[in-house]
Parts: sequence; C-alpha cells; structure tokens
Amino acid sequence: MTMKKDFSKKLLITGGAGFIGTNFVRHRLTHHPDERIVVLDALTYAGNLAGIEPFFSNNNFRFVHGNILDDTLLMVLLREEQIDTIVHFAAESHVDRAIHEPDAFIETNVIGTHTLLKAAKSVWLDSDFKASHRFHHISTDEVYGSLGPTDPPFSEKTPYAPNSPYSAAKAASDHLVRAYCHTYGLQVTMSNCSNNYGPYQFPEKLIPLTIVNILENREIPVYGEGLNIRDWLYVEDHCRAIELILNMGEVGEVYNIGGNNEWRNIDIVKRICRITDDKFRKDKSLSFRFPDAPPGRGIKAESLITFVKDRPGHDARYAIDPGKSKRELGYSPVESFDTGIVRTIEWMLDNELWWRSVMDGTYRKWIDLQYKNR
Ligand code: NAD
Ligand code: TDX
Repeated sequence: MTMKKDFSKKLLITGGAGFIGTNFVRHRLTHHPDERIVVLDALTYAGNLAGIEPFFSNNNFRFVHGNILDDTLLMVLLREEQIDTIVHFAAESHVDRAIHEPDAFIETNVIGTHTLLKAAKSVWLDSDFKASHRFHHISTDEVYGSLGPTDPPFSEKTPYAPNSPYSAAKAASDHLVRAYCHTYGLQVTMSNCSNNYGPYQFPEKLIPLTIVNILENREIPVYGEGLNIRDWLYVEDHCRAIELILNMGEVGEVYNIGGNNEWRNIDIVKRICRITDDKFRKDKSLSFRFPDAPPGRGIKAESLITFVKDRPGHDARYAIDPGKSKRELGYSPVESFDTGIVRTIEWMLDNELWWRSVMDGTYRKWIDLQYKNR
C-alpha cells in the first residue's frame, strides 16, 4: 500500500457502510477532499456499499472489508495508514434484534469497541508512533433510559439507565471509552444522539419501514398504542455535529445531539401516510411504479396501520437537551422535520433499487417471523 503523507487528517471510520456512517463518509469526502478516509466495515445485513461505492476511485479513499473484533487487522490499518482520527460508528443498532438475539450486540458493541480501544492505545500511546490523535465514539440517547411525559430531556449529566440489551451494550462501550481516557490518556470524545432518519437507513427502523410497507402494500406495525415518543434528527445534522466535535470538542467530553423534535410514533406514521398519499395524487407515474401501494389505487395509506403487541421493555420517551452542544460548539440542527421527512420519502421513492437490494429474502424471513411471534 502506497501512503500519501500530506493529507490534513487520516480518518478510520468504522461502520462507514451503515446508515449514519455512509452519510458521514459522503459528507466528509465532499467537504474535505484533502483528507484520507479509510472505512472499515464487516458488511453485516445492515452494511451496504451503494452509498460509498462512488468514491472507490478516489485516491484518498479506501474501503476495507473487515471486523472491529480483528485486532491484528486494526493494528495493521492504524500503522499502515498512519491514522490519527477514529470515528467509531460500527455497532449492532436495532433494538428489536437485540431483544431476539442479543449475543451479536455484546460481541460487536462491547468486545468490538474494546478491541478498537486496545488497538488505538497500543499504536497511539504505547509505541513510537505517538501521533496527536482522537477517538470519537458514537453513542445514543438510549443509554439514559426512558423519560416520563414531563421529565426534562436527557443532558450529559443524566445518569445511565439502559433498558434493552442494545442500550446496555452501548452503555458498556461508553464506559470503556471513558475509562481508556481516564486511565491511559487516550484522547476521546463521545456523542449521544437521538433517533436519526434520512437516506440509506435500513428499512427495519420505523421511518423507512413505514415508507417501504406503504409502497409494498404491507401492514404498518405500530407497537402498543403508538404513544411512545422519540426525538428525531435528520442524519446530515448528526454528521455536522460530529464534525463540530472533531474540530472543537474537548478531549474527555460528552456532547448530546438532538433535534428538539419530539413525536409520538403514531403521529409520525400518519404523517408519512399523508405525505405519500399526496405524492401519489400529484405524480401519476408512481401508481405505475408501485402498483401495489394503496394510494395508487385510491385507498389511504393509513389503512395499512396495524397496532401490534408492544416491544418488550419499550422505552416510553427519549428527548435530548442539546444545550451544551449549542453553547460550546455552536451546534443546532439545520433541517426542519417538515422538509427532512419529505426529503426522506422522496429519497426512498427515487431509490427503490437500493431498498429492494438490501431487503433480501433472508431479511424478510426474519422480520416476518418476528411479527408472527408477537
Ligand atoms: P447501522 O446498523 O445502519 O450500521 C452499522 C454498520 O456497522 C453496518 O455497516 C455494519 O456492517 C457495521 N458493523 C456491524 N458490526 C460490525 C463489526 N463487528 N465490525 C465492523 N463493522 C461492523 O447503524 P447506524 O444506524 O448507522 O448507527 C451507527 C452508530 O450510531 C451506532 O453506533 C449506533 O448505536 C449509533 N446511533 C444510531 C442512531 C440511529 O438512530 N440510527 C442514533 C444514535 C446513535
Ligand atoms: O415496526 C415498528 N413499529 C414501531 O412502532 C418499529 C421498527 C418501531 N416502532 C416504534 C419503536 C420505537 O418507539 O418506533 C419507535 C422507533 O423505533 P426504531 O426505529 O426501532 O428506533 P429506536 O428503538 O427508537 O432506536 C433508534 O434510536 C436510537 C435506533 O434504532 C438506535 O440505533 C438508536 O440508538
């Protein structure tokens, strides 16, 4: 591997073929052509090269198909590429999967993160290659647990109270990252973000699943009564926040990132239904492209809403207080929900090939089984 030494930064992005990772890589390569970007991704069911493939011919970009549990690979990559910045997205990320099959969550989110921390420590702190460095860990609001209807939003000082195997595994990884900073002096930053939505999100999460199910004339499963609340953030705003943290964040600090945008699930689903109905009304070609979709046949998409058995341990409400990020980094979301949700629906309408290719038979079988077992 030939190395160019004049890159302004050399980033290793784990999980860069997943939803947020793909958006971050695209954002970074567009805005920072002077940087070396190495993506490491195991390409699990949630990883997909479609969003980053256009960059394969860039000589500042490299994709490595590999696992964060592979310590030898990590050490080779960190040395060979002279990486100075790690942005760690790689994780198992879906709460429902964690409930059914938690093992992979412990392996990737806990052991995988620890393997990455050990490699970073070994190369950055214990060897001759003592580059100025940064390990940025991507975490989630779910580690703080669940809020009551009138509780104040999660701040960086809210005690951890994870409720699912997913959030418990993320919490464990956060503690390890913090400990590697405190004990060994690894230069870490962390961000805890609320629910993201936007292009390239795997259609197992609420928003893309709702859109795909309308287009395929499948029931839209709403857990319980649909009254649980999430604080939604357009994925590009998350990417901008991470960028601000890399530039201005203080080592050892945690930053909460949110959208000031709380919605009950049922209201989000109904809103997606109405926007999709409207799209079909205005663009008759959609009825030909998606002949099964109810709005193409004069039936309201809302007719697909089906209340199903609740998710076990379902957190009632998440909300983020982004005050610290605003004060210290100048962060605030740019995309409004009104525009972000329309952009997301339009992206799904324009990228049928993408969602059909990621939702292969294996995935469909898994999700069908899950609903049968409810
Ligand atoms: P995702 O599931 O879409 O993508 C995860 C990526 O990690 C995939 O490309 C997958 O192939 C890769 N991966 C999984 N296991 C791996 C392993 N062992 N080694 C290497 N690569 C592996 O997830 P996402 O929604 O993009 O989330 C990214 C990060 O952001 C996660 O850490 C998640 O906890 C966090 N987060 C997500 C949200 C959200 O709403 N999606 C919100 C807050 C925080
Ligand atoms: O079919 C569904 N029906 C439904 O009612 C699905 C998939 C979800 N839901 C509900 C459960 C949640 O209350 O919608 C809400 C959102 O669910 P998800 O999209 O699965 O997200 P959530 O469980 O809130 O977790 C997400 O946000 C935090 C991400 O998946 C995590 O990776 C992130 O850390």
